[in-house]
Amino acid sequence: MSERVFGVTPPISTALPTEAEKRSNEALFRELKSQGTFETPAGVEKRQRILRSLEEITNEFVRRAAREKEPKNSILIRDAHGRVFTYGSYRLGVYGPGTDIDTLVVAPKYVTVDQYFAIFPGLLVEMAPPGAITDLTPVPEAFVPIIKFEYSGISIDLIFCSIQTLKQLPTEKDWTLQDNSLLRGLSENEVRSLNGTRVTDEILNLVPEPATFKLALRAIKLWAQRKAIYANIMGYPGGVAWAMLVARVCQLYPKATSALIVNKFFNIMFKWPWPLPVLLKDIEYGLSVTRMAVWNPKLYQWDRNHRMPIITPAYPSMCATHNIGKSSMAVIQQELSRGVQVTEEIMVGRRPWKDLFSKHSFFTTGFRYYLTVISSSRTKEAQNAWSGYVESRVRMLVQKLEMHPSIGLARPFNKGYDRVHMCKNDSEIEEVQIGSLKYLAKPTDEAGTEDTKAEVKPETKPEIKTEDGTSPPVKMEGVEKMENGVGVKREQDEAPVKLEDLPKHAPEVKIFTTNHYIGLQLAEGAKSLDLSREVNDFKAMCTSNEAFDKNLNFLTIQHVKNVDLPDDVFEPSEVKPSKPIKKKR
Ligand code: 3AT
Ligand code: MN
Ligand code: MN
Repeated sequence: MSERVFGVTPPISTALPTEAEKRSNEALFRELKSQGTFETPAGVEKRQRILRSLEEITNEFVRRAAREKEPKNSILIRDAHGRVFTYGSYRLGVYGPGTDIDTLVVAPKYVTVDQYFAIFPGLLVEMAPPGAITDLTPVPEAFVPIIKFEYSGISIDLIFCSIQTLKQLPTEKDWTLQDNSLLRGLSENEVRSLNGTRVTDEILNLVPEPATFKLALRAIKLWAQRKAIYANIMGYPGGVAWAMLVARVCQLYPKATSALIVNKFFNIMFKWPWPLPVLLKDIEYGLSVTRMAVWNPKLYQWDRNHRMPIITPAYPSMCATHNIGKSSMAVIQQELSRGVQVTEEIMVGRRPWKDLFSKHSFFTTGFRYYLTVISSSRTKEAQNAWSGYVESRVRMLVQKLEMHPSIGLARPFNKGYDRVHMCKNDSEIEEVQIGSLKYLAKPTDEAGTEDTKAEVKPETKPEIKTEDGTSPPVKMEGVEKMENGVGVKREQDEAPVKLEDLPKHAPEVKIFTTNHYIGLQLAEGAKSLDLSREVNDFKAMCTSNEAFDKNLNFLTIQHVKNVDLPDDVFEPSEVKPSKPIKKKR
C-alpha cells in the first residue's frame, strides 16, 4: 500500500492521534469558537449569496465587454461569460465575522482592465440590491489594480485578470487556474493577480487533510495577531506565509490532529535552520510561460538576503517573506520559543489553550522608548492615500534604525492608530501635526475615531512593571520629543494665534492622523542616541515621493517614553506604565 507523500521530504511521523490528543483538539476547537474566530452560519450563507451575485455581475460585465469589442459577433456575445475565484482567508476557509472576501474576476482575452474599471463599478451598483454597495473605491493605479467596496456590510477586494490564451472561458464547474499555460502573455501584475488564487489552491492541494490544516491555521493566525507579529507590510509574515508554514507542518505529520500540528508548528519552526527555505513542493524552474523571475538564491543576490524565506508553491514561485528584517525575525523567534513552552504544557493538560492566545505586551512592558511616525492630512481621502504610503515605508525606517550601533532591536507595531482631531486654528493644527492629542474629536464628532486599525480585544491581565532601574535614562537626539502624548513644539515655530485674534465661532477643521509605533531596545552600554540622520533621511524619502502634497499632508517622527504613551493604545484591563514615585528622603 502506498500513500501519497506530501512535501519535499517524507513525513516525520504518520502516527494516528492518541485519545489525549483528540481531547486536546476538541479543547482547541472550543477555545477558537469562544474567541469568536468563526463566522456565523448566517454570515457564511450571506457570503455565498454575495459571491453568486458577483458571478452574475461578472457574466454581464463580460457580455458588455464582448459587445463593445465585436458588436456584430452575436455568438461571441451570447456565450460570453466570466469566472469568479476567491483567494486569501476566505479561500483558505479560515475567515471570521469581520474579514473581507478576496475575489478575482477572470475574463476572456479581449476584456481589458480599462473596461473593468469603466464598466464593473456601475454594474455593481446597478445589479446588486439597492443600497447594498457602499464605500465603492476603484484603485486602478495600484500595484495590483483593485476595486474595493462593501457588499451588504462585507468588505470585498475585487481584482481582475483576462486570460490571453482563451477567447471563451470553460464552463465546467471544476475548472481551476492551476494550468501554468494560463499565464502566457500576462504582465507581471496580471500574473500576481492570478497567483493569489493559484497559491491558495495549491496550498490546499498540498496538505494531507485540509480540515486539520484549517483549524491549525486558525489557531496560528489568532496567536500571531495577538502577539502583533502578523502583517506583511510591517515586516512580519502575512496570512499566506503563516498558511504555508502550517501547511508544511501538516505535510510532516499527515495523520496528526490540529492541536498536535500547532504544537509541532512551534517546535519545528523555532528550530528551523533559516535561511533554509520552507517549501511545500519543489520549485519549478525553466518554464517559459512568463518572464517573471522565480525565487532562486543561487542566481539572485537579492534572494540570498531573505532571512526567513517561505516560498509560494504556484509557478512562478516567490518569497512571501522578503520583508522580514533583523528585528522582526528576532521577535518572531522569541514568540516561537514561548509558543514551544506554552503548547508543550497545553498538550500534557497543564495549561488551557487560552494561554497561547494571550496578548502581546508591546505597549505595557515591552519597551521604555518608542519612536512614533505620525502622518497627517487635512482630509480623510488625502490621509488614506498618504498614511498608506507612509505605512509601506515604515519598514525602511526600521531597517535604518537596525543598523544604528546604539540600537539592539527596533520593533514596529503591526498596526497603525488612526485618530481624528478638531482644530480651531493653525496653531492647533500644528500641535496636532507634531503629535498633540489635546484636540481629539469625540466619537460623536464623526466617523474616523472608531476605525483605529488596531484590534481591540480585552485580554489577560498584564504584569505591572515600571522602570526596570538597571539602565540609566538615555538621552535621545535628533528626534522630537513627546511628553504626555504632546509633541514639544520646536523653537522656530511661530507664536500661537491668540484667542482674541480669532473670529467668533471659528469653524473647526478636522485633521486626520495615523501613528505607527516602533519599540526601541538599546544596544548594551548605549548612553545616548542620535537618530537625526535616520529620521531626516526617512522624512526626506517620504516627502520627496509623489504621494506627498505639502498643502495637504504632514509627516513627523517623535520619540515617546513608555510613561508618555497615549491612553488609547491601552485596553481597559491593561496598566499603563507610570512614572516611578520618587521617595522623599
Ligand atoms: P484576512 O482574513 O483578510 O485578514 P487574508 O490572508 O485574507 O487575511 P488579505 O485580505 O489582507 O489577507 O490579503 C489577501 C491576499 O491578498 C494576501 C496577498 O496574496 C494579497 N495581498 C494583500 N495585500 C497585498 C499587498 N499590499 N500587496 C500584494 N499582495 C497583497
Ligand atoms: Mn482577506
Ligand atoms: Mn483583502
